[in-house]
Order: sequence, then C-alpha cells, then structure tokens
Amino acid sequence: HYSLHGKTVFITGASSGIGASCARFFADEGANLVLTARRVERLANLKNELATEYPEVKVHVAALDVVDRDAVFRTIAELPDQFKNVEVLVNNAGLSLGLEPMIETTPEDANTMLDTNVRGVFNVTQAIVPGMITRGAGHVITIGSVAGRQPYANGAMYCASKHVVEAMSHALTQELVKTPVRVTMVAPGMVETEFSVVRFHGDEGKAKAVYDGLDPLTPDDIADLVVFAATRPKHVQLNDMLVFPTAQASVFHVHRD
Ligand code: NDP
Ligand code: 8X3
Repeated sequence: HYSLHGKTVFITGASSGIGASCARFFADEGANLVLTARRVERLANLKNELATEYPEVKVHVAALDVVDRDAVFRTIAELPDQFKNVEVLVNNAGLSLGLEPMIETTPEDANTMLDTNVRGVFNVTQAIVPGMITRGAGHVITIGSVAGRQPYANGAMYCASKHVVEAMSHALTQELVKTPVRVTMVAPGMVETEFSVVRFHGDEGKAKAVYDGLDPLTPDDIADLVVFAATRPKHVQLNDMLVFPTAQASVFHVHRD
C-alpha cells in the first residue's frame, strides 16, 4: 500500500460528480488537494466541507478552464509552495453535449467537446508531467469512457473525443515507461452524475431517464477505484480499467428492470 499522506493530488473538474468524489476519497487518504474547475464557488463549498471532516488536509482551490492553455500553465506555475510537487494528477474534467446524429451536431458543441476532453487533457498533462519526471514520482490518472472504446450512434463527437483521450493515455504509458511515473486509464460505463444533465443542456427529466430501471455506478464507485490505483505499491501500474454497472455489458447492452 502506497501512502498518499501529505502528498499533493491535482484534480480537474472537481466541482461535480466523479471529480468531487475523488476529492473526498483522496482527503480520506490524508492527501493534500488542488481542486480546479470553472465553477469556483462550488469548489469553495467543497473545501469548507472537507475542512470540517478532514481538518489536517490542506486544500487549494483554483478557478480553471482546462481549455485555456495559458491559464493552465499559469495556475500550475503559481501553486503555493506546499502544493507545487503534484504527485497525482486526475484528468477528470470533461463533458458531452447533445445526443443526436453527427450531421445534426452543432459545430459549437463539437468544438467544446473536443476542446475540453482532448485539448484540456493535453494542456494539463503537459503542464504537470515534466515536474513529475524531474521529481522522479508521479501518477497520471485519466478518466476516459466506454465511449472511448465503442462508438455509438448520436455520440460521434463525444466518442471521438474519448477515443483520443484513450490514445493519449496509452501513448503516455509508453513514453513514461523509462520513468517512475505511473499512468492509469479509467473507462467507466454509466455513472449517475451531472453528466447527462449537461449532455441534455439542463433537461433534468431526460437526464434521469438515462438511468431508469438500473442501478448505475455512483461517482464514489469511480473515486474508490481511482484511489485504489493511486495507492498500489510503486512498482504496480494499474494501467487500464473498464468499469460497468452490473446491469451493463457494453455501450449497446444495458439491462433494465
Ligand atoms: P459532471 O458533469 O458531474 O462533472 C464534470 C466536471 O467537469 C465538472 O466538475 C465540470 O466543472 C468539469 N468541466 C467541464 N468543462 C470544464 C472545463 N472547460 N474546464 C474545467 N473543468 C471543466 O460529470 P462526470 O463527473 O460524470 O464527468 C467526469 C468525467 O467522467 C468526464 O470526463 C466524463 O466524460 C467522464 N465519464 C462520465 C461518465 C458518466 O456516465 N457520468 C462515464 C464515463 C466517463 P465546471 O463546469 O465547474 O468547470
Ligand atoms: C459516459 C458514458 O455511455 O454515455 O462516458 O458514453 S456514455
């Protein structure tokens, strides 16, 4: 078991869902946290919640849009000293916009998905990994998706973006094999978060219906696996995890009661 006590974990998209759960689970390991997302007031609330439950854990909150490359590099350069040595990066920020045929997908939605899911991971990884290599310690954990393995109708650009994320993570594994830095890809199936609310542009009813008749994964289920990967002994690289709810067998096969 590798202890994260006092180590720094940097999470993108920590204002909701899987990212927020990761913050809670890493705090439970005694790690110090850099929590980033665009909605900084949510991060402040999470910081307050964590301060009550884990008074010994240090939390730094930063408003960050992962698409803004200059802001990514500035935020990382300006981390307070006690948060500078990032040990674990959780590339979690991401989104899907719309569920319609590719020929009906707006270029705006397509660009936002590609910018956030692909360029965001690229930017943050480039800004943080060189320091990990220099320090001789680090772990890059990226949240992909089953959509990065099985393209489905009406999700062309989201699936495309997650295929790229998958490719980047596996290429990074090859590139870092000569270093002590570990790389993990976590590819979940259906997790009930705000993901579907965002996908359906705020339509809560449509979002809820996605999970009708089955027990979806919770964001805590994913955070538990992320922390599991990060706390394995240093010579163990849990490189790839495909995670479904028990009622899901693939993108195309979901059992509903
Ligand atoms: P949520 O919508 O609950 O959370 C998404 C997070 O991403 C939010 O914290 C949001 O923060 C952040 N985010 C979005 N755009 C940006 C941006 N430009 N810059 C920084 N942060 C951003 O969804 P999930 O927790 O489900 O999503 C987390 C990851 O999990 C995503 O990569 C998603 O693709 C992936 N995933 C989700 C699955 C699911 O079924 N839910 C299944 C497989 C993968 P803010 O808006 O404050 O910036
Ligand atoms: C989110 C899961 O199946 O909606 O990545 O693409 S799915």
